[in-house]
Amino acid sequence: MKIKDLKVTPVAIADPPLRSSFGRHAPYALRLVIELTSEDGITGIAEAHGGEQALLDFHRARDLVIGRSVFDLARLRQDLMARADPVQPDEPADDAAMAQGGRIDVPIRVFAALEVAALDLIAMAWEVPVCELLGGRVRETVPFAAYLFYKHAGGGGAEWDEPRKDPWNEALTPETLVAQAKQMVAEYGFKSLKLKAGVLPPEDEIATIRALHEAFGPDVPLRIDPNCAWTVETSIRVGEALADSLEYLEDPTPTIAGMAAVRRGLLERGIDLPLASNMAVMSFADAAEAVRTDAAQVILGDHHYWGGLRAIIQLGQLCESFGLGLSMHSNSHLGISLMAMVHVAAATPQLTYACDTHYPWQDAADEIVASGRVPIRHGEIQVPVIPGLGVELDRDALARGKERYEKCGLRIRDDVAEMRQHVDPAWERVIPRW
Ligand code: GKR
Ligand code: MG
Repeated sequence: MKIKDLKVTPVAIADPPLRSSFGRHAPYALRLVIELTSEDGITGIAEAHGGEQALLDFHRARDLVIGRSVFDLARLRQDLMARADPVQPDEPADDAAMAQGGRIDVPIRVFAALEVAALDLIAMAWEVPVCELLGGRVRETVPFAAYLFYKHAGGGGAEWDEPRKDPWNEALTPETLVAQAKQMVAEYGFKSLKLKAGVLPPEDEIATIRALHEAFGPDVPLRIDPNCAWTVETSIRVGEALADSLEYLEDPTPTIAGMAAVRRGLLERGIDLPLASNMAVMSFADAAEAVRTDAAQVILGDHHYWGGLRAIIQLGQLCESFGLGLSMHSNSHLGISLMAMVHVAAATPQLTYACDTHYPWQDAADEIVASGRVPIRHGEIQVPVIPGLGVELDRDALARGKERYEKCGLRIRDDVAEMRQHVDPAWERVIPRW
């Protein structure tokens, strides 16, 4: 089955003013929709990080894709890697760099999306769900965690666009965060809660976790992720303060060495609280050092930048070999990425935690899959039994997403600019801040 066409469509999706240590989300998040079509007219789809540079990266891969067998994935990965620009040694490998089109893992990111689309295409041709191609399902439903954010009022989008409601309201205090959590749990049934932190001083964020613990009780696992906003000392202090209420502490401080120091500090105090990471540990290249120094006990995999769905299966095996837990990272996304996560989670026995997802923050008006918003019930998504990823494109919705991309003017994720425009003109991203 040869690939006849590669189509890449940039879309913008409304995004509320969520806060993190990166700054404030822009009114639109940018995504790419990838379509691979075979000579016999079958199309497979995938979703990737968006923006102008990412779009160019896919266009640049075009000649390596067209005419290739859809099964020739290992060689496609090699060919993309061989053509990559040399990596600059001082290039930051963190999420902000990635979100802004960081160059460091471009071939892996491009390959990841092409692989998802190729697997969807093959699965459509063979009339099996994608998870069957990945080795078969070990679960029928995939658990997700509520992703709680400090946020300003507003539902995202711009005045020229159709108005987006803000069912969540402003949430910048422990009380309003608990209200947000209750609302999200009532609507989606999530059974674990993740707090995006690194926004308010650590004492306020400790108070928020305590308030969540108080409100939901000891049976609801809690996680906190300040995206490297804390020093090693602060991370240890917060870990100590919250040891009894957290299932894990995610990326409290920058770098593998920093995480390892936090781990040692906590263990010296008799606290065996797992550290999780999607910032210090974000590729197979980081794994050896992370294991050697015990810097992370839980890896947050993400098929978009670990190298596709089969890479996440391999990551599961690696976690099993080294006794690590496995969870799943997310960025603002639509239903295609969500279903790719569901299929790979279904086929990964080592997944030990509910996956992250930003999905509740997106509006039905922006969804581009023909069946509409993917339902999350009891905090879980049903693994499809229909062919492929289980979702197809709504062409009109895709066209609207593209029009929004063209009109919104955003071409890169820049949470710092949003902070300066709306919150504090002198705001700097300081890592660690506290
Ligand atoms: O959406 O602001 C955000 C998150 O902070 C995102 O950028 C992170 O990649 O969800 C992420 C994480 O777990 O670090
Ligand atoms: Mg994280």
